[in-house]
Amino acid sequence: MTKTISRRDFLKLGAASAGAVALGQMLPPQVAQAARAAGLLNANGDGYIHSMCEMCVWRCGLTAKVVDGRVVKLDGNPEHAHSRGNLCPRGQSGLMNTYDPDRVLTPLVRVGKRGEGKFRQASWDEALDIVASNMQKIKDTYGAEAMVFSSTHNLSQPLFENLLYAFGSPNYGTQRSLCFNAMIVSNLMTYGMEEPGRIYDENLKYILLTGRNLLEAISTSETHDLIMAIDRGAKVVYLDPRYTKTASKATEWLPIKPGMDLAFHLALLNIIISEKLYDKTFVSRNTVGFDELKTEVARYTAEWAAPLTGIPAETITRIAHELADAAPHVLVHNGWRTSNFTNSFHTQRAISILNALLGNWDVTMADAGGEESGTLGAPPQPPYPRVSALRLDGVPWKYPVVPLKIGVFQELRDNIVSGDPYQAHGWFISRQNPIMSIPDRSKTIKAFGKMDFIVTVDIIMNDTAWFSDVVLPEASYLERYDPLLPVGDKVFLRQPVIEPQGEAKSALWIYKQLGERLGLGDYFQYADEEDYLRQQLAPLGVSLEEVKAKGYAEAPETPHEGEPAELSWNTPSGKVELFSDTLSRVGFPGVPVWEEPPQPSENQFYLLTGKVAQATQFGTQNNQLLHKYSDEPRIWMNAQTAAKLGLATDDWVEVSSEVGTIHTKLLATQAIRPDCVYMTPGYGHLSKGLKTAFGVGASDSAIHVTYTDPISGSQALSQTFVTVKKA
Ligand SMILES: Nc1nc2c(c(=O)[nH]1)N[C@H]1C(S)=C(S)[C@@H](COP(=O)(O)OP(=O)(O)OC[C@H]3O[C@@H](n4cnc5c(=O)[nH]c(N)nc54)[C@H](O)[C@@H]3O)O[C@H]1N2
Ligand SMILES: Nc1nc2c(c(=O)[nH]1)N[C@H]1C(S)=C(S)[C@@H](COP(=O)(O)OP(=O)(O)OC[C@H]3O[C@@H](n4cnc5c(=O)[nH]c(N)nc54)[C@H](O)[C@@H]3O)O[C@H]1N2
Ligand code: SF4
Ligand SMILES: [Mo]
Repeated sequence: MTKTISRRDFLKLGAASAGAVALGQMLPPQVAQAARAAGLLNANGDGYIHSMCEMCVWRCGLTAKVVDGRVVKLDGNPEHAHSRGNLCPRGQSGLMNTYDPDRVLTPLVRVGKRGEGKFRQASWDEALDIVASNMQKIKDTYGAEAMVFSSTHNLSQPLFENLLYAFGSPNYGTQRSLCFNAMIVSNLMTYGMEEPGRIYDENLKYILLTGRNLLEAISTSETHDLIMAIDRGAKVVYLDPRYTKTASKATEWLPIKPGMDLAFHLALLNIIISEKLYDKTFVSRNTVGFDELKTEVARYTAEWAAPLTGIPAETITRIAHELADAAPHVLVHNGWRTSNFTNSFHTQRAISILNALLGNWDVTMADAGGEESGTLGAPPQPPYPRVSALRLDGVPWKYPVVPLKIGVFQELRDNIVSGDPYQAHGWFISRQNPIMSIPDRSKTIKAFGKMDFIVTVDIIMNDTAWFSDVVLPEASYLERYDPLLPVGDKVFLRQPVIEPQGEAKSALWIYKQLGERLGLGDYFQYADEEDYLRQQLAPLGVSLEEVKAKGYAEAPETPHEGEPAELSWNTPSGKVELFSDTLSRVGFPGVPVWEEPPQPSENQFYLLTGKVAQATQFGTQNNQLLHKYSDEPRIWMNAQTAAKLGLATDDWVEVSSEVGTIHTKLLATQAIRPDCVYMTPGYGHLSKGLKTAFGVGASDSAIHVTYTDPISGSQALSQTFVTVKKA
């Protein structure tokens, strides 16, 4: 069982990763032939190779130390804007993602019943033939739309999308509606961009964080910026029903009542507008809809918000004044996983709008530019076939303002179960664990039960692979090439630090093979991974060899022809939209409005979820290093509440919602509101193929009820109410 981690242990984690060599030595040494050929390793197979982390979607630049053909240490690459020379604990433990003894190293074909975990090894030829013939059969029998594809953000996703769009299916499930749809759709409606960039502002004075636990839910550079700002004396106000590591470093922690963030931010808007504390020049020059906003928020006073939020009116008023005083050196942070309540879209709109009123554009917020660099080349390909079938996830017919590329994954799952508007028959999953990441796990398993065929691409036997018919083993991020990643004015390379173990292959290879078997080879016009990268690099005039040595290429952004006189945004009005005509025309309120979130009854608790620094989502719990340094997963309950219920730390409890029941141990703590309980996600795995993680903790996804925000399509993860009793 895991032990409780001390701060000292936690800091030692970086040093400890060298200890993983011993575990790694269980596997035969592998020498990176490509790296050696490029002169990056000496004849003994020793050296340093630059690449990129994939322990989470932040993708920091890394430098791998290789000794005798084995990776022994990972460090941050200072040239990379995300890592700046640092890797977080997960990044430093990344070599155990590669050397995990539970890696799937050959294609597997199911032989037992689904979920029984009986598989046989197969050759790539056989496995790819099985996958392609099942996909083709489904297409021929029911139409391409009967094949569902899903994947979470990763560098080979453009090739995955080539496969699905060329195949002709409209059904695409991404993690986004499970994560940050509310924030993205809000920013699209307000600024015409998914997420404005954040400028490093040395004069930043004030940061308001709404459930953005940056010191545990880590994005290295952003976490670093926050720490630097705190060090310089910036004030941090942090709203979270839970006392997290971020709360411990904030100037002020406000244990807001869950779901009431909307009331809090509406009251801030009310004060800033009614007391004329906003940036009048920015608002008059650059925004539309101020009058509609002013009329709507007139009723949301601090006195109105106080009983809803549990935060005194004087505090709300003071924070509004402090924000205005510190403007424009302020940041009202949108948060990242903003999927808490079905009113979260309005909370996000209120936050986006607050930033505009405080005039921080080009001071702490700016056009992010995006990761898609127009300067990179790409292999030629024909246009995709036209698709006329409705999407199963209700976009756009039920969710008119949710972009097609983003979708509403939990609704896709629900409509697979209902068979409405039509029945899906196949599911292709890559780099994703929907069995665990979508709420109401038994419903997801039911959706799997509706499938004639399921294939999963992963590196380990995750829970989704466990329920699949074919598992295709991808090479780990230290063993493969991926498409280039533009970050700022550079493009970074992921390259093999060691050769793939077993039969594992890159996604670039896997999708091309499948494309060719499905008669879609024209969408995969590259000979191999290096040829793909050379085609990407062609317009930059840089050789792949140069990029391999440095880890990146300079990709200067196209110079602007003089600075534009006026700011403009990619919204219908070209301005920041405080009132959105787009929303209004499809029947949604054009400005943020109060929507009362549901509340638990007297014997129920809000079930909170949230990240910890030692794990990423549902995919790293089997990492032996991270496992060793993780807290034992227990459900948090306020100590007074626990005492009232006769419960104590380490008691086994039964936790029930309307969709499920789990058993877990309790942690009685002051660090949570009395009306809430909290569980760390990613435990209670179903796959026995995860020998380290199986049997540890319980799954919150097994008891989460599925609620969806009707505007942004975000799931609402804090809207599940549970009862807790002694088991
Ligand atoms: N170590 C680590 N870092 C990660 C990740 C990881 O898995 N591990 N994942 C990455 C990803 S994909 C994401 S999206 C981000 C997520 O990063 P965050 O946006 O910080 O999201 P969470 O950690 O999921 O939840 C943050 C907090 O929201 C609180 N909360 C719950 N309900 C409410 C509410 O109604 N109001 C308020 N104010 N707070 C509430 C929870 O108590 C929790 O502490 O982290 C990224 N970074
Ligand atoms: N209860 C609860 N639910 C949540 C959340 C929560 O906090 N609590 N968070 C939500 C959020 S913010 C998000 S972003 C989603 C995430 O939801 P998912 O994307 O479904 O979850 P992950 O665990 O990130 O899935 C990553 C998968 O990729 C696999 N993998 C790792 N490396 C590789 C590789 O190199 N190649 C391949 N092919 N596979 C690889 C891992 O083994 C894992 O199975 O979950 C959401 N759901
Ligand atoms: S934040 Fe951590 S896990 Fe994520 S890419 Fe960076 S080092 Fe890797
Ligand atoms: Mo996320």
